[in-house]
Amino acid sequence: MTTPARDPWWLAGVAATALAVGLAELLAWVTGPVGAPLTAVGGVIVDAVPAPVKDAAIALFGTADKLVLLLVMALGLMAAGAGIGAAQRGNRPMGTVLLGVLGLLGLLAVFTRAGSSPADAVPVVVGTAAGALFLRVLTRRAAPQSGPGGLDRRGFVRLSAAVAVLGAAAGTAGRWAGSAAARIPAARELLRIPAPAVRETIPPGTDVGVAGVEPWLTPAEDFYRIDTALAVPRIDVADWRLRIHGMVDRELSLGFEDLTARPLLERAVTLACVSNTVGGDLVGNAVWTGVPVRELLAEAGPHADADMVLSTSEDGFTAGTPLEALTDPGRDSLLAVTMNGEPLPFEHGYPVRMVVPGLYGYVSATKWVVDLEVTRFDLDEGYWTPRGWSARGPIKMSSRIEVPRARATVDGGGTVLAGTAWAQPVGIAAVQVSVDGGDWQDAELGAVSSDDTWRQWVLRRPDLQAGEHTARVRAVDKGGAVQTEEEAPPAPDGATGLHERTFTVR
Ligand SMILES: Nc1nc2c(c(=O)[nH]1)N[C@H]1C(S)=C(S)[C@@H](COP(=O)(O)O)O[C@H]1N2
Ligand SMILES: [Mo]
Repeated sequence: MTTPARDPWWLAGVAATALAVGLAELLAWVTGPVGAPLTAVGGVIVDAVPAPVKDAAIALFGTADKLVLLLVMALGLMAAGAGIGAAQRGNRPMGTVLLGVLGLLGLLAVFTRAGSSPADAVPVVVGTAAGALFLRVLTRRAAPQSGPGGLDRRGFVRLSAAVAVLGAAAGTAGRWAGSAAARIPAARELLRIPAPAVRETIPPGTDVGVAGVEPWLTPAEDFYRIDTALAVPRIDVADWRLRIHGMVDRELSLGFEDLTARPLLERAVTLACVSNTVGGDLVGNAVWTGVPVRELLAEAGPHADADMVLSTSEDGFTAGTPLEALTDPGRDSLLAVTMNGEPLPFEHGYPVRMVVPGLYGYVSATKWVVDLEVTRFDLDEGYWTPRGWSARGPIKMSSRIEVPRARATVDGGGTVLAGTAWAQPVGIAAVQVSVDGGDWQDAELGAVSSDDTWRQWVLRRPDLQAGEHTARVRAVDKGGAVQTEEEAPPAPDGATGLHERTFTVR
C-alpha cells in the first residue's frame, strides 16, 4: 500500500520533525539543559568548526552569532523534515526510519556533552517517539481506504501545519524557559561578593564536643526552611533592586552592586521560627554577611512618627519589623548577601534577605527582599498578622536536650546530658538541668561569638543509677530572666515551656 500522492508529504515530515525537536526542547527544560538537542548539536558544530570560521562568524554577526547558528540549524532541520516526509510518501516506513536516525544523531550529540547522564536521553527519545507516532497516525488516516475517519487533502494540510506550529511553539517556549532557568544558577556560582570589612571572631569551643549535639554552625543544606513560596524565586542579580520608601525624607533605590560596594559586616546570628515547638528543630545558626539596615535607613531618614518597616519579597510575602530593631546601633540587623561564606542559597533568599537578631523569622527575615517601606504598625501589617500571629515577634528564650536521644539507653557511669539554648539578643547566662525533679544544676556552656547566637551546654552525671530517668532543662538569660515552665503553643507569638527527655541508664 502506498499513501496518496496528492498529499504534501514534505509538510508532514516538517511537522513530525518540528514536533520531535520542539517537544524534546520543552522536556529538557524539566530534565536539564544538557538534554536539549539543539544545544547539544550546536555544541558539536561549534566544537568542530575551525577557528578562522568561528572568528569570521563572530565578526559578521557579533553577539547574535548563537542566534544565527540556531536559525541555520532550524533551516537544516526543516530540510531534513521535508526529506523525511518525501521518504514516507514513497516508501511508507522509510520516513519513520529516517526520523529515528535523526533522533539517534541527536542522542549521540547529547552524550558528547560534558556532564550528560542517562536521564538526558529522555527528551530526545520521547520527542522522536512523538514525531514517529504523528507520522504513523497521518499515514493511516490519509490512506484512501481509511473510511469515514480519513483525511482529505485539506485535512492533511491543516493537521500537518497545526502540528508544525505546535512543535515550533514548544521548542521556543522550552528554549526560552530553559535559558532563564540555567542562567541564574550559573550566575550565582560566578557571583563574586567582596570580603567583609568587619569579620566575626568565632572563639574556639563553640562546640562542646558531645556526639549527637547539633553543630553550633548549621550547614546551609541542613538549615530549616520555612516560607510560603510554592516555587523558590530565582532572581537574576542584574534585575534585583531594593527600594526604600514610605515615611522617609529621601527614597533610595539600590542594585545588587550598589549594595555590595558598601562595607559588609559579618555576623553569626541564630534564626528561629515562631512555629517551633519546645524542643523542636525550626532553628539554626549561620554566619551571614551583609549591609547593616540602619545605615541605609539613616540615609533615607525615617520620619519621627514611623515605628515599623514593612519588608516585601519578590513573591509578595511581607514582614513588619519594629523600626527600632533595625536602627538600634547595638543590634546588627543585616540585608544579608551570604550564608556561611557562600552567596545565599536560593531556598534561603538569594540574592538578598533580611536577618534581624532576636526576632522570629515571620516578622523580620524576609527572603528575596525587594522593598522596604517605612510605615507604622497602626497603618500596615505583615503577611502573618491577619492570619492569627502577633504583630510583634521577639524570640522567646528556649533550651532543649539533644543528648541522650528520646528513650535512649545509656551506659551507667558516664551519663552525659547536652543540648542547645538561646535567648538572642540578650544572651544565655546559664543553663540548668533537673533530673527526676531534683535540684537545678548549672551545665557547662560552650563559647559564643556574641549574644545573637544559640549556645551549647553539657552536664555530666556519672552518679545516675541504673533505671529510667527524666531530665528537664531551662535557660537563664543575661538579664537574669529564667525560662518559664508555663506551657504555651506556638500561636500567636511563640511556644513556651520546658523541654524534657526520658532515658534509661543501664
Ligand atoms: N519571602 C519570604 N521570606 C520569609 C518567609 C516567607 O514565607 N517568604 N518566611 C519567614 C519565616 S516564617 C521564617 S521562620 C524564615 C525562615 O528562614 P529560612 O527558610 O532561611 O530558615 O524566613 C522568613 N522569611
Ligand atoms: Mo517562621
